[in-house]
Amino acid sequence: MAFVHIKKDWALEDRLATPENVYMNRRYFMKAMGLAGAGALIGASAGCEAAEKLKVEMPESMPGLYPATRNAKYPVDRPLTPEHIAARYNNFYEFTTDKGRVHRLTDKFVINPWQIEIAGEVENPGIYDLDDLLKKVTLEERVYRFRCVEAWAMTVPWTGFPLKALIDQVQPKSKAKYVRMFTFNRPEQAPGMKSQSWYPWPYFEGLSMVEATNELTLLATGIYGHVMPKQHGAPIRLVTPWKYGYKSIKSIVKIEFIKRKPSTFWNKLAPDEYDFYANVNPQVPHPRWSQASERLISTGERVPTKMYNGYGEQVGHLYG
Ligand SMILES: Nc1nc2c(c(=O)[nH]1)N[C@H]1C(S)=C(S)[C@@H](COP(=O)(O)O)O[C@H]1N2
Ligand SMILES: [Mo]
Repeated sequence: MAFVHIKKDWALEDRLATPENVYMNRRYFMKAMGLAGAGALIGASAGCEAAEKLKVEMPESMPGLYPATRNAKYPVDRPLTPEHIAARYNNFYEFTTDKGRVHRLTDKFVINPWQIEIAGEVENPGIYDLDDLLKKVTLEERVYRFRCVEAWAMTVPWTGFPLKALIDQVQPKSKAKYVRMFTFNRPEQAPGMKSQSWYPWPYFEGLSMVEATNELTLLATGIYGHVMPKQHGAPIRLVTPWKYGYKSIKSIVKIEFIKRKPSTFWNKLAPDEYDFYANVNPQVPHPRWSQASERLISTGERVPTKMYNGYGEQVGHLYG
């Protein structure tokens, strides 16, 4: 069993009395309560209770990375989704299409060590160790709205760094106009890849360079103040909060810089239903359902969908 690292000087009795991951979560929510105004208190204490119920095992991480400082530039007018709900409602088809069972099917999935291949039109191609990459960036926390194309939504504190920080290090050539990303291809570790062989595995996604270098575009290695559990896309996944969730590719093993707009996993399967850009837009229905409102997975409440999922200020200018 590999739990998150705990600093040695933390109160010993408390640490012994509580499973370490739950303890970490309580500290995290206490901190969130201390920082937040009275309006956020309800969300924070609900989160605290949620953390007590959360019994997922955490992967090991480099010591000292979590929790990272929250970036206050991106406030969200919704309470955080309790962690135990987000951690048990996942889309990760490599394991299963049953959202409630993803977290129970990831035990064979090996995430350490992890390497990312950088390829294509780039000055510094190569195979990079994730641990080395992480030494060159500063992790921060961002609370983002997250909207699946299926019309459910959550509000989640990711820990990560801007994709731009990695792009600046590897230096794409001017010919590079798009990035294409790939998930692992390991049917022996992911039962859904084996049982659903008709999908065009491995999962692949893409962004234009201006999207990839936008300030909102995050590579996330953690969530809720700790390292990323496997069901959320450990050890590193994309988060593009103004786009439908399928763009936010999980467990990335390769990033390629290319000249032309790439195909994507969902676009290849159903081009009429899953657009390359996939920007959240309440006025454009999915061919089979409306996108005008969304269901919060925390409460079941239906709320109006926001244009660009509420991130028009940061990305509206990209689309004219
Ligand atoms: N590799 C991979 N990445 C993926 C998916 C997937 O099935 N495989 N599902 C996508 C979809 S449709 C959504 S909504 C989000 C879900 O992220 P979460 O489970 O962390 O909430 O992951 C996205 N990234
Ligand atoms: Mo999704």
